[in-house]
Amino acid sequence: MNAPQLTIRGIRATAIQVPMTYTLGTSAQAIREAPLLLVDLETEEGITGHAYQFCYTPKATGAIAIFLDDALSAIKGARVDPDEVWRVLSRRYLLIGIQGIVRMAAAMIDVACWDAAAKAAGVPLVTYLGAAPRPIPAYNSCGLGLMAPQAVADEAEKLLAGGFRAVKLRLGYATVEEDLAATRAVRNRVADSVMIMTDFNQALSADEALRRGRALDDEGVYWIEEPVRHDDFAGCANLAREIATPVQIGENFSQVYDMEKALAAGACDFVMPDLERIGGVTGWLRAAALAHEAGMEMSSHLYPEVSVHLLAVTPTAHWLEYVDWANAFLQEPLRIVDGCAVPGDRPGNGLEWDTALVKRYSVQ
Ligand code: SMN
Ligand code: MG
Repeated sequence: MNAPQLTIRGIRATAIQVPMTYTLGTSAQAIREAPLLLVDLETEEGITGHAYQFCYTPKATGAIAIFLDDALSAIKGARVDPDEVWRVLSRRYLLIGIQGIVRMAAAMIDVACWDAAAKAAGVPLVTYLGAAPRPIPAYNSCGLGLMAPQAVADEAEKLLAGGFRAVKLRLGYATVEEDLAATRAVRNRVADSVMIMTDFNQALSADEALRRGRALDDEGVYWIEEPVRHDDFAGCANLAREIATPVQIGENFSQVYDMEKALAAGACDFVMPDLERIGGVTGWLRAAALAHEAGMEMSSHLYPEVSVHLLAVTPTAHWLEYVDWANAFLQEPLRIVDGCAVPGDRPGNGLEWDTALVKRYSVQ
């Protein structure tokens, strides 16, 4: 697409902490506030690209900001060309590795570069990437953490009120009986047509995963996510062979290389890369091509605002994971209509900060 060329001038990072409407109570940890880092990639031409990072833990924001600064020293004055920027940063961080904090910084720069490029072309990111905007089926992934069965069922009802037809239930209680009780409480409360995704967040040993996976086979759940350690692809493959319910993994794929290994091992039935961990928009496009080749359905992890654009260009697009965390500071929160996420029509990836709200939630 023809667009004016842009030159990178600077990067601004703002740490914020926003309250979550629903606690994210995973088997590993309960998160009640979202620590986020907002990134503005400024260009000489006056266009600013945006990205945000969910940082998992508040201390990470400062560490990522240090690497954003470090990365800027390598790309200041360079063209906003995401492939080339990724290549330069991959070389710069070859020895430390594109992992963790370093990858977070690099991926946010990538997302912001694509945003700036789409804005320069005057079109939404989805259009810039060559697809028609379209509604993407979304499940509500807020809440449904580990709680008493009655409380989980009550929350599931609330989460469906916005027109959603699918929710994600966190599992990995101390016992299989408790997992079943939570699952049944939700299954019995919501309509039969409602999909229930489940997520163990890597809580189980290989043996326990087999036991619980077999038990869940009779409970009408749509997928079982991250049952075992995220990089135990052999364990995942064994489980995928042994149980009927589809196994879903991918939020911990670090760039497409992990995804290649997972697919080669037959580790899963579905994939759901995370925008940051897979390597930004550039990494996502590579992952989408891999999933297409493998004929595997691909969902998103977090970042629903950008993912709604990316799933529209993903040949095997499956489900968008919806969380409402960014609604606290966006000018235009992602719209959900009839259970689908709908991309906005403003140029870029749709991330425009409401500066007054950013100020309210900013932390030092
Ligand atoms: C999840 C866990 C922790 C933070 C964000 C998201 C979860 C998911 O695994 O898939 O939503
Ligand atoms: Mg998960």
